[in-house]
Amino acid sequence: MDAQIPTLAIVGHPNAGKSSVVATLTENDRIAIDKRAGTTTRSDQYPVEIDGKTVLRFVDTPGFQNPTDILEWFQQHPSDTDLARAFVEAHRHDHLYSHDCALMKPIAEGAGIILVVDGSKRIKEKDRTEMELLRLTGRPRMAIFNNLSANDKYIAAWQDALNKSFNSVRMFNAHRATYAERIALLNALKTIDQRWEPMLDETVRAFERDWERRIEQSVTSILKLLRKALTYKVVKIIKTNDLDSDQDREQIRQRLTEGLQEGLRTLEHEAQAEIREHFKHHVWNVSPSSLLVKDLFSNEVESRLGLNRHQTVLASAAAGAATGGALDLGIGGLSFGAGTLIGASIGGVLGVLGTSQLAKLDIKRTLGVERFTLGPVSNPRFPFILLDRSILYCARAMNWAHGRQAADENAPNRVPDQSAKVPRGFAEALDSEDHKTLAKFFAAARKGKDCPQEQRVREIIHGLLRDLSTDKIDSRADL
Ligand SMILES: Nc1nc2c(ncn2[C@@H]2O[C@H](COP(=O)(O)OP(=O)(O)O)[C@@H](O)[C@H]2O)c(=O)[nH]1
Ligand SMILES: [Mg+2]
Repeated sequence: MDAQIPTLAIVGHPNAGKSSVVATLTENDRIAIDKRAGTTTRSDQYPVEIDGKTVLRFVDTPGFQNPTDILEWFQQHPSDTDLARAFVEAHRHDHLYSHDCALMKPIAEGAGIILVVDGSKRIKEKDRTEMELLRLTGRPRMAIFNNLSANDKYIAAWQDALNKSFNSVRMFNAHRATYAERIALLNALKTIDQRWEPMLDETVRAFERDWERRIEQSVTSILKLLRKALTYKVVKIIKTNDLDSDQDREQIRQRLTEGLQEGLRTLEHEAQAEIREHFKHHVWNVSPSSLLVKDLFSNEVESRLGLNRHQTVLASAAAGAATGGALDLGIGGLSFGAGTLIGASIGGVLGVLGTSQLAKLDIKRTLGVERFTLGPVSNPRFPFILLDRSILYCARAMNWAHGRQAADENAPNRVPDQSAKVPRGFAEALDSEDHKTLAKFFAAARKGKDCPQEQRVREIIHGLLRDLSTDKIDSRADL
């Protein structure tokens, strides 16, 4: 093992959450986490790589089989300066101690120790035995509480016992830990072994740079989505002879609307896949009540995301997005232009975006055919809604711990509370100057043009994403 690379063996009881902790710390959601105890029977190495370089290594271990025997053996060999190594040497071929040797091997090779305890359980004699034998290895040691339930009446007893044997004792919840908490844990690791300080400092800096880069990549994915969505259109060409009535035309309009919506949903899914990739998520369980699983054109999404009416009117007007004199904003209830009321009456499950107010239908008649074109989207609220949902998606990707593989109802995410009485989208919380800048970008994107304010738009979205992942948010909701 390369002595330069800090290596930490994660030890603790079966089901204490060791594999979950490793999964969260290494952002690896492919690590096997199982409700059954004893899933891990070997010590598996999980390197943390940045730019193809291993900067840190965690070793997931099986948990002790015979801690009492090990402690006794340690106590019978007081003159050995390196007990972990001596124990493995003496027992490597003894199958009774195969798990113990698998666990002790990385420690024998110099790894530091992170003991994971479930602080919601009563402390037992076996726990004290394990703490003592880990102390006797003489390796740098940190203990973390990964409380599997809200019960905290045993914490003080644990803390007392752990403080005697460990250099550092911290809380770290494998299901809830955020980026900021992972960084905090890395910083704390420096204190348990000063030799690691330079390497860990570099690692923390590399993590921070990497996080900035991921946010930047996500901004790029979002802008690409907005550009594609705002130029997307659907076309149908039909021979005039085949068109009998206005009813046929209405049917075509409906089919085109469905086609436009389907195309936009696909574009959104493509951007979401990119965002998941930026944040290394392969497992993606979202609660069915989340706004993220609601249809993009549903009333719910429309009413909870995007700008409010007033802001939409101001932003669109400032961006010169309103055409033909009348502000046909299509924001239900406010009668700007005739189309609005018709759209609103169709309403129902679909918001106004689910109706003809999403985009304008253009019909051209030439040489015996009619060419129906729907799109691009002209509704000024739509891009704000799409932006908000993308940010919500990023919030979920950024703040969902990789060790939390199943949807865990008790572990809320660090995202703004979308179920709050007063709904507040991300865009809504920006100031009117930013709204105007965004509206200008959308207007340019709709025409397929570059926007002089693009850099500012990037900064606005970048700022929102950074704030969402650095503990500034305290109201939380389950996504
Ligand atoms: N609620 C909750 N469950 C957790 C947490 N960490 C682990 N678990 C669950 O506890 C069980 C055992 O976790 P695992 O990581 O496989 O433990 P290991 O045997 O120590 O590796 C799994 O069902 C996990 O989903 C946590 O922070 N909160
Ligand atoms: Mg495990």
